[in-house]
Amino acid sequence: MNESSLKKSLSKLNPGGLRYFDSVGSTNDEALAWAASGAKDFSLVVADEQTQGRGRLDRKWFTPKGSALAVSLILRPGAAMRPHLSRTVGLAALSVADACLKLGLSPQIKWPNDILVNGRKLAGVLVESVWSGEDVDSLVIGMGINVYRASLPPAEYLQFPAASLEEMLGKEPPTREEVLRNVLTAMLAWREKIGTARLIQAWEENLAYRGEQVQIRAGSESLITGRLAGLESDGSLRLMDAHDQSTTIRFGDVSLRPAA
Ligand code: BT5
Repeated sequence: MNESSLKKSLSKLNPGGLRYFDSVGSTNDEALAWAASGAKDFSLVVADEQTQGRGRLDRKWFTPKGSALAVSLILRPGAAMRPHLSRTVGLAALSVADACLKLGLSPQIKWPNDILVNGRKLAGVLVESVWSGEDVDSLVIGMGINVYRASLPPAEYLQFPAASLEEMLGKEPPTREEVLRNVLTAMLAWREKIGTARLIQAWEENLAYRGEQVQIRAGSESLITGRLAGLESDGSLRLMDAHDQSTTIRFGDVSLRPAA
């Protein structure tokens, strides 16, 4: 993967701009700075290696050289998207899931931001915003997708089992350029539907552990256990307790696990 192979592969999608790095701290940091200095809508930052890749709450995200897709997409939300910014993580997760589906895999979305294949984490999404006063000026959608086996972090870093496309497909995966093109093609289509019930419905249908007992944790503490019922229209998670009372879990520093 290099700048010219990416440009060629993505040319039909008309990205607003493209910055490619052989090695970078974090593509999200580069994209946040670029967005703040006027990057166009649908601009992309892509790196072959990240040395300071981040997950939520500054958890570490591994992107060893030559092994994975580390990409940050800048969106400048228009009037249709503005009322639905909380759905952005779902937009990204569905787009990554669609790209996996196209390869014949059966992806699931572990709310809020993980894409699982065979119950293992293949990709993660990190959405961050650039503010202008009280308004969101732009969104940065960071996506880390494990393509080759070498993308997997050492087991001691993992709180959840990980997977790569190469391993899940059992053969040489498509090029990273092709995977990215498929993710972005899906993203353009889902973006048109961001305000529709269809997006929430598709997100909900793809949820891992739907109908099962799950635990919501903050750090290592279990906050709440219940049956995963579905999503609210803003993308919050709906759980039902033992008395069929519903509770809404909003985004934040929470993670979801199957209940023991
Ligand atoms: C995420 O956070 O899953 C969001 C990851 C977003 C990464 C992209 S890469 C491009 C862009 N630039 C960045 O700097 N970030 C974005 P979270 O749910 O907090 O999960 C983080 C946890 O996933 C870590 O604590 C590890 O346990 C695990 N992990 C780290 N690297 C992994 C990998 N390559 N594959 C699977 N799991 C990993």
